[in-house]
Amino acid sequence: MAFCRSVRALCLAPVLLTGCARPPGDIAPTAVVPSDRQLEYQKMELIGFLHFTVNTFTDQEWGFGDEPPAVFRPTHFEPDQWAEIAAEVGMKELILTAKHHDGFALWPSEYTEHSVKHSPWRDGAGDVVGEFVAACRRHGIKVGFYLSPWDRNHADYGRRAYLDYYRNQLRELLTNYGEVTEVWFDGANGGTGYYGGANEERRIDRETYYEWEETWGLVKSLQAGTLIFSDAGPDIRWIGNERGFAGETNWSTIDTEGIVVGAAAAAYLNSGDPAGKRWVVPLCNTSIRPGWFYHADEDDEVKSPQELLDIYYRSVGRNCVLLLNVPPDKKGLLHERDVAALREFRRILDETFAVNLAEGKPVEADHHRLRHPKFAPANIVDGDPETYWATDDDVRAATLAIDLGAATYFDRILLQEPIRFGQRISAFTIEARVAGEWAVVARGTTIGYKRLLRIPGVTADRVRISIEEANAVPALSNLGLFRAAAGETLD
Ligand code: FUL
Repeated sequence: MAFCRSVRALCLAPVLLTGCARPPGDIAPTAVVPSDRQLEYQKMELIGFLHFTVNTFTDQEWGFGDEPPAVFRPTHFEPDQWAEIAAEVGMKELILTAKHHDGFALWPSEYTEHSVKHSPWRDGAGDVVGEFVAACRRHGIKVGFYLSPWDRNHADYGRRAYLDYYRNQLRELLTNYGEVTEVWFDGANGGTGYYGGANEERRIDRETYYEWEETWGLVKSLQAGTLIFSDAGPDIRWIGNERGFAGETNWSTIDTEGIVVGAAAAAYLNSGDPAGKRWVVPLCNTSIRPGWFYHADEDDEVKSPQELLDIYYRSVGRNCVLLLNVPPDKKGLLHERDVAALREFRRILDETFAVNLAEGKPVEADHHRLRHPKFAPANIVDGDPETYWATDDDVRAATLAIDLGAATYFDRILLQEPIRFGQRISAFTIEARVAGEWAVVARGTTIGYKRLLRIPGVTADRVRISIEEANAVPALSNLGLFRAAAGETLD
């Protein structure tokens, strides 16, 4: 940086003397930035959840824990169908409920008899987890596991011995199935259950019982790259509701100290904390159906493509990853209605975002770091997510103007910050020049990895983006202007 500052004059001269070989360094990162793994995770944008276990066959959401393994008997179990559809609709990872609250293990765990070992499926020789992982690998889908801490089957649940059991199961999942991208630690805890025949209520102290730090340490010791999800992170955090809606303001940073898994303050998680000391990727989870598990009587309640799009805008469009649950049915397949909704959702999404009307258009800015091409305003419309525009160090507000060349109709706006250097912007306004008159078309707070704005359509020949507040040098990597596909909304 010092070097380039000193040769700044040279670099400026007839813009880019080819002799100015060494480009300036990047903007300084903010105090908290994502890890490479978290960045990769955020870029996946859409991932899938598979709730599948004895509940699928008993028509329950929370099994009591006394379900006989014999009830688990999918007739056409085919995880290749799950992975194939996931790949087709753009899901980059699938998370399977290896064990839900009922305690039934979908793999032949050494540590329990309450598993597929005693199911008629594959004559007790099957391994749902193993077949799921193999299918994911064949289709280039990353693998994640949900392993419910609450176990309504296990005799020791609520006692110290259960923690060893739980960790042994985690060890199996993280040792025997290759690379695991994410482990999902759910917050539902304690209550009535079978508990080895005791049939009673067991309450645990959420703050102390699970000794989460140790369990998370075990995960990292088995696979250093695995990302851990819980209300409190440490790598991925819950967004605070199960509708899949992030706050319009959504910081990727929070303070995790004091957050009790299963008892987090939903509002805090929903919007994050600009002063948070930890980067914890916000994740929106929701189901394509009312329940998490398959129930035939919900076949008419599958979310429409338009509802899924609305969720997408409120999750991915608000700096989140979207984890969408699509539960396999009793056959062991994703239901045709869910698949049809997902396909149409993807088709519309692709059509909406196919053409960026701002791409390659001239951009001017009132601030341009070092006046160097590395930080040029035009970088926000060059179609390259890695390049970015930034201001000089002492600047916190700036305006960029895009010349569309001709009156152009758009109703969707996309903004992205280069979050590898941290999240910075906290207030912005977008204006459009319609028939010679400037009008505000959108206002927002945070941007982060991705911010999508739905606006009433405008036909404009110029667009202005004013960054009004930022906690460090403002920077943008991407601006997109789009026209929503017909059928995106039903109004
Ligand atoms: C909750 C669980 O109780 C639900 O059954 C479901 O697994 C959901 C994703 O998390 O806490």
